[in-house]
Amino acid sequence: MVAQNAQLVTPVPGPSSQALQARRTQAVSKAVGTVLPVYVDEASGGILRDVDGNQLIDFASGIAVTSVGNSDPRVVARVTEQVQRFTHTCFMVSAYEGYVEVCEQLNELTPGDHEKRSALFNSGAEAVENAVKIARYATGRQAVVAFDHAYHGRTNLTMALTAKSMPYKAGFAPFAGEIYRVPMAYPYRWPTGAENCADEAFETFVSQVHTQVGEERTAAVILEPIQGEGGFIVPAPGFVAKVAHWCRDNGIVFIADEVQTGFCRTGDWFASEHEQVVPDLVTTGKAIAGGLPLAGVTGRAELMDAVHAGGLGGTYGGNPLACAAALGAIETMRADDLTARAARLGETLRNRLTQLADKYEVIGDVRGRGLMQAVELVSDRATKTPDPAATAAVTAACHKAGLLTLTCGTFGNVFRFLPPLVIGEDLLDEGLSIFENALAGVA
Ligand code: PLZ
Repeated sequence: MVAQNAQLVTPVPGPSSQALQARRTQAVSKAVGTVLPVYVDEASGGILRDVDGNQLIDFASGIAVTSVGNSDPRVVARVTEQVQRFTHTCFMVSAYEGYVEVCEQLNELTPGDHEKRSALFNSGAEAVENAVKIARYATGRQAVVAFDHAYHGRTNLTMALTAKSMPYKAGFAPFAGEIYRVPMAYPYRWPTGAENCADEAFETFVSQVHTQVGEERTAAVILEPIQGEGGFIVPAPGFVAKVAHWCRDNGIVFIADEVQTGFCRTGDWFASEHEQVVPDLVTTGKAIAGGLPLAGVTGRAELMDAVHAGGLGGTYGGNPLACAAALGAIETMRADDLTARAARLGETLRNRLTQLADKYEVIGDVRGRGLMQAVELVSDRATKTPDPAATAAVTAACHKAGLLTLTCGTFGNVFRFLPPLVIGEDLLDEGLSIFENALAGVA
């Protein structure tokens, strides 16, 4: 366990990290980026210790993965026990209990009390691809509708679903066909004002699907209940529920991509719950397994069971170590009531960000739920002109001061907060002070 205090003993990155970075450039493809090239030695709770002995505050959680903290003791115990018994059989070759138990947990925890089934995969993108395969198979339809600012992955089909060109899509065409894009109910940037956003965005959605796609050709609508990479955009209240109901009325599968929002992050087990939305299919990943690669699709039994036997699968999907990790992570989420903790710490975070917005003009918007919050930085509040340069400068200052943070957003101007849900309140506070100093330096 790494002590839960921040401390810098060298500049960031320090000499040992720099030496590894030099080795890396000779060995690792340049195409794989790294936000902050410190090399991690050990991590737990809200602290990452690097190879130079610096202890950084973690406001990233490996992009919303280590919600239960890094190397959570229950995850470690379950994985250690499992790795000594067996490491792999391939669930399609011979089965094991862990896979079944994770699916039982997913069926119980995801929204709705209807009969459900689940299937397990390796990554969020793979889960999304499989959700689309299931929806197409079950409906016999082909078209899939996705939203502006959406992020669903980097594989061919999920690149097509993802909205942003650079860095995700540029140079990688051709993309999968039968994907259609519609506007997102983005309150801060809705042309006629946030108060009109939900209704107008819903009308536009219905009209565009009707005129440009055709309801009877549409297999699925896929939506992140809070958009992640696209800018932590919380859809205008009521919008997600309206879309979900409309899908139900039109025989269209409503897929909630909860890869980033799922597993307690937003103060609920799943972000869909906030508006009592019950998706037909839910994709999960990231936080599900405390850092081991695992993802899932969970949904209505009649959809999930529609596909012919052997139609879905993969060598590693639901690997026994990843399943053991998931059972440990879920146990911690239940035992430590991490939904309540995310909601409570989220309020602290939100209050602090709102105060900062009163003080610093550069903050155009504060938004999010639970411990998934962000500020959108603008160079002019009246025109809402995105300020990616200020966002990069604040980020660099945070990194230098030992706070690991991430940005996001279609315009690169959103500063996001994704600490582990188990982070200590003192660390959260300390991190926010670093952020404020960075902001003050730039503003
Ligand atoms: N759906 C909603 O947020 C992954 C991507 C980081 P994988 N988000 C982080 C990057 O730059 O690659 C994500 C997501 C939502 C799907 C995915 C894809 O999940 O596990 O990265 O495949």
